[in-house]
Amino acid sequence: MVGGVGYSLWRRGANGLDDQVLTAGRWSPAAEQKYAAYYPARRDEQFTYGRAETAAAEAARYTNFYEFSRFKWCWKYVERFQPDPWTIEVGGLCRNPLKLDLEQFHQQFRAEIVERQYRHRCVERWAMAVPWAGIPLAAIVKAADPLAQATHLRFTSFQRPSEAPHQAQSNEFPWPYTEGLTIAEAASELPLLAVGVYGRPLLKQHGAPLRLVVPWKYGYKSIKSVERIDILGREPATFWSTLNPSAYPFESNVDPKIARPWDQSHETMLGTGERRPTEKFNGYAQWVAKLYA
Ligand SMILES: Nc1nc2c(c(=O)[nH]1)N[C@H]1C(S)=C(S)[C@@H](COP(=O)(O)O)O[C@H]1N2
Ligand SMILES: [Mo]
Repeated sequence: MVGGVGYSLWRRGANGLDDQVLTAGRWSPAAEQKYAAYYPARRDEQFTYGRAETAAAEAARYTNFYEFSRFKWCWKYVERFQPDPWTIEVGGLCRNPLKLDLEQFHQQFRAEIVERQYRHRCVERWAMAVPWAGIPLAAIVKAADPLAQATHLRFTSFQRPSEAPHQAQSNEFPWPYTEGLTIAEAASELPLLAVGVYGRPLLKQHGAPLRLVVPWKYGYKSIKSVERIDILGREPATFWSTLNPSAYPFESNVDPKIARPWDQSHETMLGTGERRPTEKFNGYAQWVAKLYA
Protein backbone atom coordinates (compact mmCIF):
# COMPACT_ATOMS: atom_id res chain seq x y z
CA MET A 1 0.00 0.00 0.00
CA VAL A 2 1.28 3.41 -0.83
CA GLY A 3 0.19 6.18 1.48
CA GLY A 4 -1.49 9.13 -0.06
CA VAL A 5 -1.15 8.03 -3.70
CA GLY A 6 -4.72 7.79 -4.49
CA TYR A 7 -6.27 11.15 -4.50
CA SER A 8 -5.39 12.71 -7.81
CA LEU A 9 -5.70 9.32 -9.48
CA TRP A 10 -9.18 8.91 -8.10
CA ARG A 11 -10.28 12.37 -9.13
CA ARG A 12 -9.16 11.62 -12.65
CA GLY A 13 -11.47 8.59 -12.57
CA ALA A 14 -14.53 10.60 -11.54
CA ASN A 15 -15.68 11.45 -15.02
CA GLY A 16 -19.19 10.20 -15.49
CA LEU A 17 -18.53 6.45 -15.61
CA ASP A 18 -21.06 5.75 -12.85
CA ASP A 19 -23.10 3.23 -14.84
CA GLN A 20 -20.06 1.20 -15.85
CA VAL A 21 -18.63 1.33 -12.36
CA LEU A 22 -21.87 0.06 -10.86
CA THR A 23 -22.49 -2.72 -13.37
CA ALA A 24 -19.00 -4.10 -14.12
CA GLY A 25 -18.80 -5.90 -10.77
CA ARG A 26 -22.33 -7.38 -10.79
CA TRP A 27 -22.81 -11.14 -10.59
CA SER A 28 -24.71 -13.04 -13.26
CA PRO A 29 -28.45 -12.24 -13.09
CA ALA A 30 -29.18 -15.85 -12.11
CA ALA A 31 -26.70 -15.72 -9.23
CA GLU A 32 -28.00 -12.37 -7.97
CA GLN A 33 -31.57 -13.64 -8.20
CA LYS A 34 -30.82 -16.37 -5.63
CA TYR A 35 -30.08 -13.72 -2.99
CA ALA A 36 -32.63 -11.05 -3.95
CA ALA A 37 -35.02 -12.10 -1.16
CA TYR A 38 -32.47 -11.08 1.51
CA TYR A 39 -32.76 -7.38 0.56
CA PRO A 40 -33.48 -4.94 1.96
CA ALA A 41 -31.99 -6.37 5.16
CA ARG A 42 -33.34 -5.42 8.58
CA ARG A 43 -31.69 -2.14 9.55
CA ASP A 44 -29.75 -2.15 12.85
CA GLU A 45 -30.55 1.36 14.10
CA GLN A 46 -27.77 1.38 16.71
CA PHE A 47 -25.31 2.50 14.07
CA THR A 48 -25.40 5.80 12.19
CA TYR A 49 -22.67 7.45 10.12
CA GLY A 50 -22.65 10.85 11.80
CA ARG A 51 -21.77 12.25 8.36
CA ALA A 52 -23.06 11.95 4.78
CA GLU A 53 -23.30 8.51 3.16
CA THR A 54 -20.76 7.92 0.39
CA ALA A 55 -22.36 7.61 -3.07
CA ALA A 56 -22.37 3.98 -4.24
CA ALA A 57 -20.48 4.79 -7.46
CA GLU A 58 -17.75 6.68 -5.57
CA ALA A 59 -17.15 3.68 -3.28
CA ALA A 60 -17.27 1.26 -6.23
CA ARG A 61 -14.74 3.08 -8.41
CA TYR A 62 -12.08 3.54 -5.71
CA THR A 63 -11.30 0.16 -4.15
CA ASN A 64 -8.29 -1.64 -2.73
CA PHE A 65 -8.23 -5.23 -3.99
CA TYR A 66 -4.67 -6.27 -4.74
CA GLU A 67 -5.68 -9.60 -6.25
CA PHE A 68 -7.03 -7.56 -9.20
CA SER A 69 -4.81 -4.48 -9.33
CA ARG A 70 -2.52 -2.34 -7.23
CA PHE A 71 -4.44 0.68 -8.51
CA LYS A 72 -7.89 1.72 -7.35
CA TRP A 73 -9.90 0.98 -10.50
CA CYS A 74 -10.22 -2.74 -9.70
CA TRP A 75 -13.73 -2.69 -11.21
CA LYS A 76 -12.06 -2.86 -14.64
CA TYR A 77 -10.40 -6.19 -13.85
CA VAL A 78 -13.07 -8.24 -12.03
CA GLU A 79 -14.90 -9.65 -15.04
CA ARG A 80 -13.50 -13.19 -14.82
CA PHE A 81 -13.98 -13.46 -11.05
CA GLN A 82 -16.73 -15.95 -10.04
CA PRO A 83 -18.24 -15.24 -6.61
CA ASP A 84 -20.89 -17.93 -7.03
CA PRO A 85 -20.79 -20.85 -6.40
CA TRP A 86 -18.66 -20.28 -3.27
CA THR A 87 -17.92 -22.31 -0.15
CA ILE A 88 -17.09 -20.92 3.26
CA GLU A 89 -15.35 -23.15 5.82
CA VAL A 90 -14.81 -22.54 9.53
CA GLY A 91 -12.41 -24.97 11.21
CA GLY A 92 -9.54 -25.42 13.64
CA LEU A 93 -9.92 -25.34 17.42
CA CYS A 94 -13.70 -25.71 17.66
CA ARG A 95 -16.33 -28.33 18.45
CA ASN A 96 -18.53 -27.61 15.44
CA PRO A 97 -16.62 -26.91 12.23
CA LEU A 98 -18.80 -25.49 9.44
CA LYS A 99 -18.66 -26.02 5.67
CA LEU A 100 -21.44 -24.18 3.88
CA ASP A 101 -22.05 -23.11 0.34
CA LEU A 102 -23.15 -19.52 -0.06
CA GLU A 103 -26.88 -20.32 -0.15
CA GLN A 104 -26.66 -22.54 2.94
CA PHE A 105 -24.71 -19.80 4.68
CA HIS A 106 -27.47 -17.25 3.95
CA GLN A 107 -30.14 -19.74 5.05
CA GLN A 108 -28.45 -20.89 8.25
CA PHE A 109 -27.88 -17.34 9.48
CA ARG A 110 -30.97 -15.77 7.89
CA ALA A 111 -32.34 -14.48 11.21
CA GLU A 112 -29.05 -12.66 11.95
CA ILE A 113 -28.70 -10.66 8.72
CA VAL A 114 -28.68 -6.91 9.41
CA GLU A 115 -27.82 -3.71 7.59
CA ARG A 116 -25.44 -1.40 9.44
CA GLN A 117 -24.26 2.06 8.49
CA TYR A 118 -20.50 1.95 9.13
CA ARG A 119 -17.59 4.33 8.66
CA HIS A 120 -14.50 2.87 6.94
CA ARG A 121 -11.00 4.31 7.36
CA CYS A 122 -8.13 3.22 5.09
CA VAL A 123 -4.58 3.72 6.36
CA GLU A 124 -4.00 5.64 3.10
CA ARG A 125 -6.21 8.33 4.74
CA TRP A 126 -9.32 8.04 2.59
CA ALA A 127 -12.60 7.20 4.30
CA MET A 128 -16.15 6.30 3.34
CA ALA A 129 -19.52 5.73 5.00
CA VAL A 130 -21.46 2.75 3.58
CA PRO A 131 -24.41 0.49 4.46
CA TRP A 132 -23.17 -3.10 4.73
CA ALA A 133 -25.59 -6.02 4.99
CA GLY A 134 -24.22 -9.08 6.75
CA ILE A 135 -24.05 -11.49 9.63
CA PRO A 136 -22.38 -10.48 12.88
CA LEU A 137 -19.16 -12.49 13.09
CA ALA A 138 -20.00 -13.26 16.74
CA ALA A 139 -22.91 -15.46 15.55
CA ILE A 140 -20.55 -17.54 13.39
CA VAL A 141 -17.97 -17.86 16.17
CA LYS A 142 -20.73 -19.02 18.51
CA ALA A 143 -22.02 -21.57 15.98
CA ALA A 144 -18.49 -23.00 15.58
CA ASP A 145 -18.11 -23.26 19.39
CA PRO A 146 -14.38 -22.58 19.94
CA LEU A 147 -12.36 -24.74 22.35
CA ALA A 148 -10.92 -23.19 25.54
CA GLN A 149 -7.41 -22.94 24.06
CA ALA A 150 -8.58 -20.85 21.07
CA THR A 151 -7.07 -17.33 21.03
CA HIS A 152 -7.25 -16.02 17.42
CA LEU A 153 -9.08 -16.29 14.11
CA ARG A 154 -7.31 -16.36 10.77
CA PHE A 155 -9.27 -15.39 7.63
CA THR A 156 -8.09 -16.56 4.22
CA SER A 157 -9.11 -15.15 0.85
CA PHE A 158 -9.02 -16.98 -2.49
CA GLN A 159 -6.10 -18.18 -4.63
CA ARG A 160 -7.36 -17.96 -8.22
CA PRO A 161 -4.77 -16.51 -10.59
CA SER A 162 -6.94 -17.47 -13.56
CA GLU A 163 -9.69 -15.12 -12.29
CA ALA A 164 -7.61 -12.37 -10.67
CA PRO A 165 -5.00 -10.78 -12.97
CA HIS A 166 -2.72 -9.15 -10.42
CA GLN A 167 -2.57 -12.34 -8.37
CA ALA A 168 -1.29 -14.05 -11.53
CA GLN A 169 1.26 -11.31 -12.26
CA SER A 170 2.78 -10.56 -8.86
CA ASN A 171 4.79 -13.28 -7.16
CA GLU A 172 6.27 -10.85 -4.66
CA PHE A 173 3.02 -10.81 -2.67
CA PRO A 174 2.29 -13.53 -0.06
CA TRP A 175 -0.97 -14.81 -1.64
CA PRO A 176 -3.55 -15.70 -0.62
CA TYR A 177 -4.50 -12.54 1.32
CA THR A 178 -4.92 -13.37 5.02
CA GLU A 179 -5.99 -11.42 8.07
CA GLY A 180 -6.75 -12.07 11.73
CA LEU A 181 -8.49 -10.98 14.91
CA THR A 182 -8.31 -12.10 18.51
CA ILE A 183 -11.21 -14.28 19.68
CA ALA A 184 -12.37 -11.46 21.97
CA GLU A 185 -12.43 -9.00 19.04
CA ALA A 186 -14.21 -11.53 16.82
CA ALA A 187 -16.86 -12.25 19.47
CA SER A 188 -17.55 -8.53 20.07
CA GLU A 189 -20.49 -6.61 18.60
CA LEU A 190 -19.07 -4.81 15.58
CA PRO A 191 -17.37 -7.22 13.15
CA LEU A 192 -19.67 -8.19 10.28
CA LEU A 193 -19.29 -10.83 7.62
CA ALA A 194 -20.85 -8.71 4.90
CA VAL A 195 -22.68 -10.27 1.96
CA GLY A 196 -24.18 -7.05 0.60
CA VAL A 197 -23.80 -3.29 0.34
CA TYR A 198 -26.19 -0.55 -0.82
CA GLY A 199 -29.10 -2.97 -0.67
CA ARG A 200 -27.80 -5.76 -2.97
CA PRO A 201 -25.13 -8.47 -3.10
CA LEU A 202 -21.57 -7.09 -2.87
CA LEU A 203 -20.11 -5.88 -6.13
CA LYS A 204 -17.10 -8.05 -6.97
CA GLN A 205 -14.66 -5.22 -6.28
CA HIS A 206 -16.06 -4.83 -2.75
CA GLY A 207 -15.15 -8.44 -1.91
CA ALA A 208 -17.99 -10.59 -3.23
CA PRO A 209 -19.48 -12.83 -2.13
CA LEU A 210 -18.49 -12.40 1.51
CA ARG A 211 -16.05 -10.05 3.26
CA LEU A 212 -15.14 -9.06 6.76
CA VAL A 213 -15.93 -5.52 7.99
CA VAL A 214 -14.08 -4.33 11.13
CA PRO A 215 -14.88 -0.62 11.33
CA TRP A 216 -12.60 0.41 14.23
CA LYS A 217 -9.47 -0.94 12.52
CA TYR A 218 -7.68 0.24 9.40
CA GLY A 219 -9.32 -0.97 6.20
CA TYR A 220 -6.76 -3.67 5.38
CA LYS A 221 -8.08 -5.73 8.32
CA SER A 222 -11.46 -5.97 6.50
CA ILE A 223 -10.45 -8.89 4.28
CA LYS A 224 -12.45 -9.48 1.10
CA SER A 225 -13.76 -12.64 -0.54
CA VAL A 226 -13.18 -14.94 2.44
CA GLU A 227 -13.04 -18.71 1.84
CA ARG A 228 -11.79 -19.98 5.22
CA ILE A 229 -11.84 -19.01 8.87
CA ASP A 230 -9.44 -20.97 11.10
CA ILE A 231 -9.66 -20.86 14.87
CA LEU A 232 -6.12 -20.94 16.25
CA GLY A 233 -4.18 -20.96 19.52
CA ARG A 234 -1.67 -18.33 18.33
CA GLU A 235 -1.56 -15.03 16.46
CA PRO A 236 -1.50 -15.70 12.71
CA ALA A 237 0.70 -14.00 10.14
CA THR A 238 -1.22 -11.61 7.88
CA PHE A 239 -0.70 -10.46 4.28
CA TRP A 240 0.42 -6.90 5.08
CA SER A 241 2.31 -7.71 8.27
CA THR A 242 4.29 -10.32 6.32
CA LEU A 243 5.29 -7.60 3.83
CA ASN A 244 6.01 -4.94 6.47
CA PRO A 245 5.52 -5.85 10.15
CA SER A 246 6.24 -2.41 11.59
CA ALA A 247 3.87 -0.51 9.26
CA TYR A 248 1.04 -3.05 9.56
CA PRO A 249 0.98 -4.54 13.07
CA PHE A 250 -1.61 -7.20 13.93
CA GLU A 251 -3.82 -4.95 16.06
CA SER A 252 -4.04 -1.91 13.74
CA ASN A 253 -6.79 0.01 15.56
CA VAL A 254 -7.50 3.44 14.05
CA ASP A 255 -5.60 6.02 16.09
CA PRO A 256 -5.10 9.63 14.96
CA LYS A 257 -2.08 10.02 17.27
CA ILE A 258 0.03 7.19 15.84
CA ALA A 259 1.75 7.77 12.48
CA ARG A 260 1.61 4.58 10.39
CA PRO A 261 4.22 5.71 9.41
CA TRP A 262 2.60 8.74 7.76
CA ASP A 263 0.37 11.12 9.77
CA GLN A 264 -3.10 9.73 10.54
CA SER A 265 -4.71 12.75 12.20
CA HIS A 266 -7.14 13.47 9.33
CA GLU A 267 -9.05 11.67 6.62
CA THR A 268 -10.69 12.60 3.31
CA MET A 269 -14.12 11.30 2.32
CA LEU A 270 -14.44 9.55 -1.05
CA GLY A 271 -16.62 11.42 -3.49
CA THR A 272 -16.94 14.75 -1.69
CA GLY A 273 -13.28 15.24 -0.77
CA GLU A 274 -14.42 16.49 2.66
CA ARG A 275 -11.48 16.51 5.11
CA ARG A 276 -12.27 15.51 8.71
CA PRO A 277 -10.30 14.82 11.87
CA THR A 278 -9.83 11.09 12.49
CA GLU A 279 -11.21 9.72 15.75
CA LYS A 280 -9.65 7.09 17.97
CA PHE A 281 -11.14 3.65 17.16
CA ASN A 282 -12.70 5.46 14.18
CA GLY A 283 -15.36 6.75 16.59
CA TYR A 284 -16.32 3.27 17.90
CA ALA A 285 -14.78 3.57 21.39
CA GLN A 286 -18.08 2.93 23.17
CA TRP A 287 -18.17 -0.57 21.64
CA VAL A 288 -14.52 -1.53 21.59
CA ALA A 289 -12.42 0.44 24.10
CA LYS A 290 -13.22 -2.22 26.72
CA LEU A 291 -11.37 -4.82 24.62
CA TYR A 292 -8.09 -2.93 25.18
CA ALA A 293 -8.56 -1.71 28.77
N1 LIG B 1 -8.58 -9.90 -0.20
C1 LIG B 1 -8.34 -8.58 -0.03
N2 LIG B 1 -9.02 -7.92 0.94
C2 LIG B 1 -8.80 -6.60 1.13
C3 LIG B 1 -7.84 -5.89 0.37
C4 LIG B 1 -7.15 -6.61 -0.64
O1 LIG B 1 -6.29 -6.07 -1.38
N3 LIG B 1 -7.43 -7.94 -0.82
N4 LIG B 1 -7.61 -4.53 0.61
C5 LIG B 1 -7.99 -4.03 1.95
C6 LIG B 1 -7.92 -2.58 2.09
S1 LIG B 1 -6.37 -1.89 2.16
C7 LIG B 1 -9.04 -1.79 2.27
S2 LIG B 1 -8.94 -0.13 2.56
C8 LIG B 1 -10.39 -2.39 2.11
C9 LIG B 1 -11.13 -1.62 1.04
O2 LIG B 1 -12.47 -2.02 0.90
P1 LIG B 1 -13.30 -1.41 -0.34
O3 LIG B 1 -12.36 -1.44 -1.51
O4 LIG B 1 -14.49 -2.29 -0.50
O5 LIG B 1 -13.63 -0.03 0.03
O6 LIG B 1 -10.37 -3.77 1.73
C10 LIG B 1 -9.36 -4.53 2.39
N5 LIG B 1 -9.53 -5.94 2.09
MO1 LIG C 1 -6.70 0.22 2.97
